Amino acid sequence: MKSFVLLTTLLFSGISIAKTPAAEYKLVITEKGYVPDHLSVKAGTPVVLKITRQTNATCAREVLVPSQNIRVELPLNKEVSVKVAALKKGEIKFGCAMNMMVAGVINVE
Ligand SMILES: [Cu+2]
Repeated sequence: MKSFVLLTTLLFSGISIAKTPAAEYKLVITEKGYVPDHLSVKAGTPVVLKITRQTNATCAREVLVPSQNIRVELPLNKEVSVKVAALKKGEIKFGCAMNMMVAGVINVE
């Protein structure tokens, strides 16, 4: 009986995790950098960044999220979905490889 309760608990917790919808954000990269360059999300919500690089004039040909070990190439004029796991409270930086010259911040609240 105890194992049945445990199994049921696991099933329900699994379902509730799967149901947490990801917060999707569309971003573009122009000659001025990321637009927008600040995002606010709630802690515990998975995040998907949908990034379209619209210029060849900057070095932002890939996006890094260093604290999440994410590095994704950004082809010109093609939307790329960058999946970021649910985050803890704080500031998460994302941007280019060169010390994040072209960069933005996710504020996790
Ligand atoms: Cu750079």
